Amino acid sequence: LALAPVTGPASSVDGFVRQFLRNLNHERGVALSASNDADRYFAFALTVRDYLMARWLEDLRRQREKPSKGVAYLSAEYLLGRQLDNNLLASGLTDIATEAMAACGIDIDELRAQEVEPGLGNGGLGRLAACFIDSLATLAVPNTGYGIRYEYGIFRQTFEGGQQVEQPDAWLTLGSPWEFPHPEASRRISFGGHTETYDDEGTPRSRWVPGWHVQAVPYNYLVPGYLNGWVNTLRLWSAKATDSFDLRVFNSGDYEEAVRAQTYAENISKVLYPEDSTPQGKELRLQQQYFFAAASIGDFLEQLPDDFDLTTLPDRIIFQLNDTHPVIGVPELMRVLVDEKKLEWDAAWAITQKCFAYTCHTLLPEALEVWSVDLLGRLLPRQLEIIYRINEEFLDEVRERYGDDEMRIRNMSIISEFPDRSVRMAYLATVASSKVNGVAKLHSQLLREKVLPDFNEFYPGKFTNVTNGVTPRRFIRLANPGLSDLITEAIGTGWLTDLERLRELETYAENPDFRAAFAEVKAANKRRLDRVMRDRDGFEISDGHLLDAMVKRLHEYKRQMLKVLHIVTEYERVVSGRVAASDIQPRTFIFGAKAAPGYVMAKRIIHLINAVGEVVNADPRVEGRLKVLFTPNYNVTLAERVIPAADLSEQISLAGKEASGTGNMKFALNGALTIGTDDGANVEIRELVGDENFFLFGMSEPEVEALWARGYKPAEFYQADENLRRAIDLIASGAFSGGDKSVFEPIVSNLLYDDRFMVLADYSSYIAEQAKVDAAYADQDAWTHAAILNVARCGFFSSDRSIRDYIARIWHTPPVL
Ligand code: 26Q
Repeated sequence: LALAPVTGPASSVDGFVRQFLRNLNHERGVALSASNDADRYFAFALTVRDYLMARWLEDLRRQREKPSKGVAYLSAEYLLGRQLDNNLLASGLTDIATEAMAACGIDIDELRAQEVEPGLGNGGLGRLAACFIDSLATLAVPNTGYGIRYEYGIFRQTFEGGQQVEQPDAWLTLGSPWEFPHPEASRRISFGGHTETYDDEGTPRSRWVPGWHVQAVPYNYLVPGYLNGWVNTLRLWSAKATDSFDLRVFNSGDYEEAVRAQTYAENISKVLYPEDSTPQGKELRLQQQYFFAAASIGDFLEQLPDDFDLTTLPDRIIFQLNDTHPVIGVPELMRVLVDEKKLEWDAAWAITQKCFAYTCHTLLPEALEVWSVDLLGRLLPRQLEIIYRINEEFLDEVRERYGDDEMRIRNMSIISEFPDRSVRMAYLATVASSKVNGVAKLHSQLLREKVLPDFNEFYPGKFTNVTNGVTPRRFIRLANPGLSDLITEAIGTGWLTDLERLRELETYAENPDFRAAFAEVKAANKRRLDRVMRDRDGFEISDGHLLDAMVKRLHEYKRQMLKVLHIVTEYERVVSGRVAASDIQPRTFIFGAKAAPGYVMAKRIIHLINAVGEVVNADPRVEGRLKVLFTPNYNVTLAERVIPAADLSEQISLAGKEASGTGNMKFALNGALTIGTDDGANVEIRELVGDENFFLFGMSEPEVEALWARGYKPAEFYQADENLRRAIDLIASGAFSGGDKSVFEPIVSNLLYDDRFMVLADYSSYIAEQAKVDAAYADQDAWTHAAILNVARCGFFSSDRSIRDYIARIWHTPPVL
């Protein structure tokens, strides 16, 4: 057999058409004349995939033959968004494919609309993982993204009577053309049972005798770099019952029990947990974490040659921990090295400490994961023993350094004793990692100073910062083709992979023709959003309105409530006759936000936003002036339409609570101005774009601390500000709940008597800054000037730069092209 290299189909319109028809016939079993939209979408996607295959196989072969150090990105979430356009763009096929479909009489937009986005993540952390694997491929760094192929991703959100209702996200119903199942590469993952010691030819050793197993079946997805011929792999694991479950049918004769056991095993990858803070410590969640961490680590180790010297493992791989979700992989790697590969503990630990690095994505103490020793002991008894030993040796080192400082020992122990004995996963991650990073400058500083100060002192040089970024391919080029063309006309090509080059736009900000063209792109993006919204939700986006967007998960710390108070204030000022409607700047407020299903207060806030919208939108007194749209089921696909259309980006978290934010970057890069607090990456955005091009308000993080220390009494702020009083009173009066005062009473009393996120303290400053926004928007040309400078100065926020920082500060993995 000739070992001919695999080649893709001919790169021509004809070649594309031929391959498309072949796929339609052979993969779907239909003729063009008999095909439906789903058939055509599938055949089209398979054709794009065919072009990328040859590259993929070639790159995998290259990695096998001449291995270099790569990154295993371990993430429980990947919020990918639709794949079709991205893969067309990366392979340079967009024009050919468009012409080919036209030649077949097919509207390519109809095909695009068929794709169901894989929503395998909650929000920022999952979307960051998707941006990072895009940049890794574009920089030609060998990488496998490891995660879970949830059968159901983040729930589909609808509203009933203004309240959130969750529906299952059955994204796989019609299958996915982008995945390659590899059942032959399945791995057996074990749980439960007990541990024992035994005599291994004179050496005493421990081993794990598990109680039950599941199969982890890998599904591969292409991750193509942008026009560079490099293709990495995303490998997601799906849980399948092992044969032993089936055997029980015969052994026990209890058919129903056997099926129940099978269901139990396959539940592991059934559904994404929709919580993104205050994790509940549920057993199934721990099963998910161990399932994918163990499968991924085992998968990597198995690819090494039989005679591989494991002490050189750190020269081959870095396991990047996307938050603490895969941290159970640490004792798992130790177990494999010590129990299975029979390495000495110290040697294994030296390897492990070099092979892991940990990214923290939060500052909220309630969001730090802990697992009860009780649960760990039942589910993963050997890993728990290993955690205990890691902790003992670590605390010995602490004692050696500080003596018997029991307070310090208790504070630094990986095991906490109260309220229940449990494992602090962030501490385990920190002790086991070569580097620990936060996700924005401020966040990394607070991580060092407030969350892990003892560890920062104990491990000088371990802590670092890598500010987040977003992929310009998806969030500028694909989401905003109008702006992309304008940029390329001005500064030429090359900026998409070298985003700092956007700086060259600064001089164009002074050019009136360029400003006019830039403004027209924004207007066209608003018209496009208007079409999408009419279609999807029956909303209209009016011409001439300032489009004010707050899209992100619903959380009290993100303070959608502050936004509501602003809207109610504007409304109340008009209806009370204090301001003439004709004197206010017309604005459309657009919200998108999912609340965790069990997060009661977040759901109440969703209800309130919808209720305020219903009243405001129907009131003739503010007609043409104020509109409130809450678009249900906000997701990546919708983000790509909302963000390019927005004028104003709301980034209004309480200072010190938002680790970074990445939506803030997407908006600024698409020419929205930001109104925001001094929090997360907002700090760096403002530094870069300049104070005069950013609307800053609210307390700084030290001011927040100081107010807490003095004793925060929200009711005093209520008393002191007439606008605030009137806004809250209006909500309390039942004006937005058909006269029923009880509906939003819990929100009102929470604000007045608790207000953990200091909404009332920042209210006055927020309202004052919003007045400046209105004034600024009145001068359209000056606004456009500032918007262009936002684009020009935010090149830093490319995820390519983030990945370069990871390579330089943490991974030390050179590009291979
Ligand atoms: C943990 C245990 C059990 C169940 C769920 C979870 C869980 C799941 C998701 C905990 C947290 C998350 C997601 C967190 C997240 O998205 N954090 C965001 O990360 C972004 C990327 O770094 C930052 O920009 C945001 O500031 C941060 O909130």
